[in-house]
Amino acid sequence: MLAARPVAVVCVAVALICGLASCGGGDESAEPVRSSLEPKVDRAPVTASPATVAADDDYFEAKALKVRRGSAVTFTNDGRRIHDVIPLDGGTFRIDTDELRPGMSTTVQLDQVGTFRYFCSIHGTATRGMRGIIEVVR
Ligand SMILES: [Cu+2]
Repeated sequence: MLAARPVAVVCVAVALICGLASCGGGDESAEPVRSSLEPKVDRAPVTASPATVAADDDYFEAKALKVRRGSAVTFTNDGRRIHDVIPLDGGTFRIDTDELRPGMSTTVQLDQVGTFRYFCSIHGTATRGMRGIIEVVR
């Protein structure tokens, strides 16, 4: 029985860590926010290349975009503040503030099929505020 005890302790510790992670430690977890964006991209029509996402003060428009693989997407800063585009989960594109100052635009090519979430690190976080989602389909 002594040998089984450390295993039980590890299981309890893992369960506690998993439990804390799923409730977000008192803050809202990423799950409700993710689900609020994904239905929008599910219903979005496929936009022809080049597609445009405007970064305005302080939101992305279109917030949910669907494009075909190989499409170009141009991010434009239509606002008066600086913005950036930071991938949430290992996305294939990233635009820093120097590339997206007011009046500037930066184009990315999306060659990988998948769903890519991003946010502006100045006016949003991974779970709220200035965020967007791009689904790349075949
Ligand atoms: Cu911003």
